[in-house]
Amino acid sequence: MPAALAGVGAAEAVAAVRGSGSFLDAAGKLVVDRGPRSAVEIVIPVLRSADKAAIRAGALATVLAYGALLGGSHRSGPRDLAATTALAAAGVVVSGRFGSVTGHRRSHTQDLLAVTAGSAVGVAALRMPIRARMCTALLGAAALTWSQRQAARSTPPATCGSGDACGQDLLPPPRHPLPPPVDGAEAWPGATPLMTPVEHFYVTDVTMRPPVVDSGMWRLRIEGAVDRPATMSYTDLLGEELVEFDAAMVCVHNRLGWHRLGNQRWTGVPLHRLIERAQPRPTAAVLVTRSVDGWECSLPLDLLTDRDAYLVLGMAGRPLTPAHGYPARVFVPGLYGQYAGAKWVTHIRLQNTPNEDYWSRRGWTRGPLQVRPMARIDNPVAGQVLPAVSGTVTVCGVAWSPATAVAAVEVSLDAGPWRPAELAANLSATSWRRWRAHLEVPAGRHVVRARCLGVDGQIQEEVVRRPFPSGVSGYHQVGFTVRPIDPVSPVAPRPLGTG
Ligand SMILES: Nc1nc2c(c(=O)[nH]1)N[C@H]1C(S)=C(S)[C@@H](COP(=O)(O)O)O[C@H]1N2
Ligand SMILES: [Mo]
Repeated sequence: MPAALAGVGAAEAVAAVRGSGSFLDAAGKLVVDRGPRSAVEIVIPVLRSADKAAIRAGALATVLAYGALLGGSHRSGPRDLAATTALAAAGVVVSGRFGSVTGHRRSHTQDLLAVTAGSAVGVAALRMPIRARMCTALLGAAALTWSQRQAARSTPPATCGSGDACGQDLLPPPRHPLPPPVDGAEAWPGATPLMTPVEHFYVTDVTMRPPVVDSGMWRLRIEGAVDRPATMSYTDLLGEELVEFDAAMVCVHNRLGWHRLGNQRWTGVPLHRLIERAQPRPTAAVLVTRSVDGWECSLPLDLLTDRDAYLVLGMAGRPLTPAHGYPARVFVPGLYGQYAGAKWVTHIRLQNTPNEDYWSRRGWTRGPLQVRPMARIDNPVAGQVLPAVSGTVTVCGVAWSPATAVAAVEVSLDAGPWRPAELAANLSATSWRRWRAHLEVPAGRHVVRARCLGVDGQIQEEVVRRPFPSGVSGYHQVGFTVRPIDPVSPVAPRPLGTG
């Protein structure tokens, strides 16, 4: 095992120095793409936002366990050589097959170099006396830590090509900027921010690290069943008339009460404008959006007339961050994220029939799938103990129904009747909406539930269902306790020695 640690450390450090992709990332991608769906479904809720780090750690643990199996008694026999060579060969194959899709610059020669260096160090360590082997393992651990830091740090700056907007933090102003996002709930105590800060905005994708896209080299191609295929650069797109829109983006993996959704102001180009210019043929029925890592999402072409769809370049007034799809992504508000278009999009291909999407291949419902109305309670939080201020507790949260707009939110205390909540102003049909309700609550334990009603009369579904295969349903509920207040003197300390 120490030898394996030394070897992996060396391989990862060499990869980091050469600027090529990590073997652990490639192994992680193998797990994400080929692992059983049920396992992925378990990992996501347990690990939440740490899923990628955990997958990397799992890949490392596997290699170490392999090392542990080899280590011990037989030190330097031909078996070790054979086993190390087998591991190295697996490393090269996995890196070659799954490494390139992480979007990092890499070549087979570089993979070979990193893996060979790692194997050499591993074999050398196997032949060392135990103390030296331990020291080499420590060095390996240090190299591993350094390379992981390096990978995390080098990703964002690497996305900035020369002379583009990334890094300057600027997008050209839209011709008709929206008014500042204000909904009247700014002074509500404990209210959720109306706009989810970009650094807290959930990230869901199947890459191990955000792809490194140089916007100077990047091109968007509109092709397939069109009479005028088009190729556009980032600069071309920044020169388009940009529009702003407010919308919630919701992951179909989101669960009751979770934060795998966010609300933001996006900047982009209406997709129909770009598509019309390419002159689709009458037979074209779908547009397939494909990203730099090969991830695909097919959208019916009718969508462009039924609802707004965008090529998004910015979020919160700035260029997209690498994690959220820099330099450009396709987004159709109202559809769950995995049906709403590719991040890091490079191709929009018009076709007569759809392709099988990444997630539908894994059993998820075929798109497009509309986001169903849902309310989330953000205050109180589960298990909170509250002082009852004159018997009233204020419950607040957000509700979304980006496919139809939020018409109403209702709350129910202790399975009692549904009562309407107060709604903040609506920024847009696709934005989430803040709500609150003042409830008369006696001391003791309580459960509050909330539900959302869409403008089309759709009431949030009560039946509880898991995200797979077409999104959660059920009502979010929160249990809390109201502490009785001493009616005479709530703050005075009790005299000592009395009951
Ligand atoms: N290229 C690519 N685009 C993608 C995905 C992906 O894995 N790869 N995931 C989709 C899913 S499942 C969701 S929910 C949204 C998430 O966008 P965000 O990470 O910016 O929140 O992106 C979508 N676009
Ligand atoms: Mo998602």
